[in-house]
Amino acid sequence: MFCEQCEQTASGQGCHQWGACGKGPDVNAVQDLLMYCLRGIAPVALKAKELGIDTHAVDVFSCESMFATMTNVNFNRKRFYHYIREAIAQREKLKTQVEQISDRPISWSVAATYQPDWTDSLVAQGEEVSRNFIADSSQDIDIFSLKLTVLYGLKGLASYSFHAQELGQEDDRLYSFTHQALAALEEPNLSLEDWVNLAMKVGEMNLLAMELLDAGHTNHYGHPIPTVVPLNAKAGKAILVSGHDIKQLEAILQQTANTGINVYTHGELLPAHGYPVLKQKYPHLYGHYGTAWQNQTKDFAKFPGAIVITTNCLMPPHEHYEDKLFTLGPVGYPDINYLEDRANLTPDFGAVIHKALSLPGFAEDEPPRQVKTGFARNAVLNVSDQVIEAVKQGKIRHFFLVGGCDGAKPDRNYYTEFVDQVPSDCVVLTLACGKFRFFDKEMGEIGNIPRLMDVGQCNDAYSAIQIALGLAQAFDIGVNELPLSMILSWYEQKAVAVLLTLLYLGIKDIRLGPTLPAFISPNVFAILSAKYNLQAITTPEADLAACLN
Ligand code: FS2
Ligand code: SF4
Repeated sequence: MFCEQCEQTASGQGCHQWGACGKGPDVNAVQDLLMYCLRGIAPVALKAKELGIDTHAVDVFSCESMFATMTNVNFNRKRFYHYIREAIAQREKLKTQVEQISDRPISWSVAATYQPDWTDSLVAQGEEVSRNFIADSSQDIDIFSLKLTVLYGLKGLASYSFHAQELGQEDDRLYSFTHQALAALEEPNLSLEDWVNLAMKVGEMNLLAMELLDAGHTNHYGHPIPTVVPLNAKAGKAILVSGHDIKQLEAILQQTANTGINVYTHGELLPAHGYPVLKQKYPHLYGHYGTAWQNQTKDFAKFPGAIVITTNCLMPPHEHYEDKLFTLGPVGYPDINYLEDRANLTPDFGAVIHKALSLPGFAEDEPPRQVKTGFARNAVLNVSDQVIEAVKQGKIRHFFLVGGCDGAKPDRNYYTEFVDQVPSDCVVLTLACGKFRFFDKEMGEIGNIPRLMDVGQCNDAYSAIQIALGLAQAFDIGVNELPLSMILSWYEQKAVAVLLTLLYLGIKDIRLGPTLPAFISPNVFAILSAKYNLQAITTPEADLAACLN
């Protein structure tokens, strides 16, 4: 197998025997085969769009199934068999429609005519496709690097498009671009410059996807407001909801209303508490349990109720809690309960409720502990006059956006130590699961402005970008002239897409860690450094000093 799509890739060079995430070579192979099938759908979908044929089913399918190939989403080989069958069926159906309308014969690409041998091992066929992709791409290491950057960024983009679509927000530019970029991955003759431009285009389209997702969230649930969230459990039956999917969280809240069950968020769903509509409509959306994804085997084992994983990051579950674990949508694991969605309707969470009622729940109230979330773009920009005044008076010297993913590697302590060392006249904005290293740290306030503000999930990177752009506008300076430094931690492919968006926006001096992506070649990194001054993190002391200088 070959996979280097995430930060924990083996030895920083690629997983070859077994995934550090727990993904086996068989699953990796069928994921690669699925991606090849999606590269085969792409030209057919583009031709269909040109002819005015409805491609919506294929568009959404491509995003959902690509989402399933992201790190820590789906480990179930059989689920990928299903996706591959569906990909070929959808492609052939669309192709028939295209050929009926087209006034001339069409010569399809090899990928667009590929038929798996259903009588033979799909794993072996996936391995072959993967070997061919590497052989065709890797003569020029820098082009291979950029191809992988585009591929991984596309996966992140697909996940955002999928979430936005669930909330009724779609734009055909996203789907068309996704197919164009997938088709480009089969193109042998693109230059280095073409690939750099395509990577930036992924960033541009990802900005649009994140904007749509933001609109989906805020239209449905209102603009987040600063909200206190209990971290202590309270007595009673309980369901824990993990992942990022606020729509599915709401469905669980609807179906558990009046059951007496308390619903807790886990991981990246903490910011859901900031949405006023959810808090008002569902008083049993009680509190938050546990910390970042890599601690889930301990957190889930202790949780005395049912657990639903709506998206990444799922770790291979331990046997002592797997019977109370449920997955849905693109998420999956062999022999773990999967909640089928009923032809795009919300799943029936009856089995989850039944499981929660059969488990002991929390016996008693724990001593109070709390944290604050909900500092999204509206909440922050509404007090921008106070922020500007504090900066002008020298009360706020600098802003740090310390955001991104968490993970198990010890070098991620950099981010904890960095925040510990931020001087008292500076403000930290944070987002995504990396914040769990310091989210409950008491950092006080400068005037009325909290020194630590949680903007939201990694899915809310759009909100953080709008805060930066809004402050730049209020100060009447460019975003790169703001007293703001971005200290980012990456792990999976959404972070790749967000990084490409920041570069597309021309944001400079980003510090990235804990290690640089294995798929970025030294030359490609040099190109990005020269243009954007993208840098690897060093030490908290040195980076803080450089940012404040
Ligand atoms: Fe964290 Fe994991 Fe949010 Fe990433 S929960 S690393 O996939 O999406 O960030
Ligand atoms: Fe390795 Fe990451 Fe790929 Fe898993 S997703 S196989 S850890 S590179």
